[in-house]
This record gives sequence, C-alpha cells and structure tokens, in this order.
Amino acid sequence: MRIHVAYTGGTIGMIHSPEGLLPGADVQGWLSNVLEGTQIDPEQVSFTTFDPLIDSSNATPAHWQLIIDDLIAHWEKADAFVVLHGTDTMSYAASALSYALTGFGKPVIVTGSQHPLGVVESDAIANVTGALNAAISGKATGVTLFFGHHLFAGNRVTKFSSWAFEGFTAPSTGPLARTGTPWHWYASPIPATGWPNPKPYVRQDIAVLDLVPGISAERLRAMLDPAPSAVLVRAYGVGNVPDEEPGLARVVIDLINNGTPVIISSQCLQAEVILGRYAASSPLVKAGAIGTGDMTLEAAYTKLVFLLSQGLQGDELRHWMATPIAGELSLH
Ligand code: ASN
Repeated sequence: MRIHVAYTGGTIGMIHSPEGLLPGADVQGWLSNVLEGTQIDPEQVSFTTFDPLIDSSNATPAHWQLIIDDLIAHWEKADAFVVLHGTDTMSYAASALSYALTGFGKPVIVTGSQHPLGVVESDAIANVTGALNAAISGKATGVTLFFGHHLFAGNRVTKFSSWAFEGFTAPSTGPLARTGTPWHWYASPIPATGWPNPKPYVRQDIAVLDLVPGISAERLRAMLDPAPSAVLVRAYGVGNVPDEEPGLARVVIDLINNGTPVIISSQCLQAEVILGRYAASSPLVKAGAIGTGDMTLEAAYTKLVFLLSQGLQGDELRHWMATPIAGELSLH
C-alpha cells in the first residue's frame, strides 16, 4: 500500500530552544526508522515537508488549502494519506479538510502529538503508527483524526485537554474505533451529500463570541461594530440567548435584519442546539438565526468559512448550514 504523508508542523517535530519549542526534528528520517521491518515498506511512503512548518496556532484557512492542494497533488501516487499537524487547531483542520475532500475517495488521517518525538515518553510513535494502521485498515473512510488510541470522524472531534495523551474527544458521536488486538470498530461516518468541485478556502471575517452572565447590549454591540461577514455566537445550552437583558437580543436581530448571518452554537461540549425550544430564543428564531444542531464549534466554524468561500449567502447559506455535507451534523 502506498501512503503519502504531509508534515505541516506541530509539536511532533519540534525541538527545545531557548525561546521554547520550535520545528527542527528530522521527522522523515524518524518515520523511516519507525517503519523499518513493519508491513509498511518505507519505499512506498512519499513525504512532503511544508515550508514553513508551523505551530498550528498560526494556521489560517490558507494553510488548510495548502494541505488540501498537497493531498490532491499526490492523489494518483498514493492509496491513503496521513497529515501530521499541530494539536492546537488540528480539529479545525480535520473539519476543514472533510468539507473540501468529499470527492477524494481515499482515506485521509490527521494526527500529531502532545510531546515531541524526541522525548522518551512521547505519544508521537503511538499516534503516527495508529494513523498509519487506520490508513492501511481498509475501514477508515473520508477524513478522520487519530489520537490517543482512538480514531474519530475528522469533523466530530474537539481538543479538550492541553496535556492528556487522550486529548481529543467526539462529544456527540464517540469514536469510530479504538486500538487494541484487534482494533474495535464502532460506527461508520454519517452519510452526507458531499460537495463537488469546491472553491478554495478563503479567510473570512467571522466573529466568534461567547456569552457570559452579565454581558450588556452595549458591549455586544461594540464587539460587532463594524459588522463582520457572519457571527457565530456561543450561547448557552440548547442555544439560549438572554431575553431579559435590555437590548441584547435586539443587537443580534438588528444584525440579521441588516444582512449578517448569525449562527447560534452552544458552550456545551456535547450540544444539540434547538433554537425555539425555550421562549428565550424565540425572537432570534423569528429573525432568522441559524442553529448548529450537534456540530462542534470547529465543525460549525470551518463549515461557515467553507460555505462563505463558495460564495453562499442568505437562504442558501442557511440551507447548507443545516444540511450534512461530510457527516458533521446529525439529522434528528
Ligand atoms: N502548539 C502545538 C501546535 O498546535 C501543540 C501541539 O502540537 N501539541 O502546533
């Protein structure tokens, strides 16, 4: 089996410096040594080292597009793909890849590590060999993320720990598989419509805002002036926004009336946003706010960037935010 590895940066390939961790390890050489004597022939593995290698806290939609372009450029020469990525924004990248690669037809597994490969207690070997095992399994489809002994759908996962080796979770769906002898496979990704011939990712002016008890209408209005291209509000529970705080809901309604899409998600890690369930959110429903259902923040944000990059607005944007493109959303 031919495998292409795209190494984009992240702690996995970092070394210590006086300023802190930065890229510098020989990841390609390390990988060849890891594979020596295994069922994967190192000669069958192609490798792209991104230039520059980044700490994934620096990732932008342009960076997601570079990864997508590299995978597409190697499509004919490989049967499966592994992306080595920093963990900080790995779940954003995996979601972003999932929307753009619905027609790819070959498995893509994203992974990285909490510790650099050069420290004795590193999780790098376990994660990279796990991702490679998923790649050759014949069971992984679409874009997935392997981390801490679990394989997840790439657009269902979130980083919930900055230090634990099992640092990712898929709060609404659980994992697709976990390691062991043999691996246990639980569920298949949710079927979805796909997106033929997507346009490239372009950075969008999206404001992502957390509500907190005590936020005033003046503060919210100030944070949204000038109006962004879209607003993603991290509200409470099933998508509740306070309706008794004078003028607060009005700020959101005015935005919508002036043509800015407003998407309501939840601060709950495991969320099912149901706008209108409580009377508190009914003014927003009437104004046309869009709920995120059970999407993670990462899946909802990257989907919004994806749809705006496709040039969608108004009712089309609303329709596609509520329609699974790559299994990112459950329809109940
Ligand atoms: N800051 C690192 C990154 O996201 C964290 C990691 O990879 N563990 O690139």
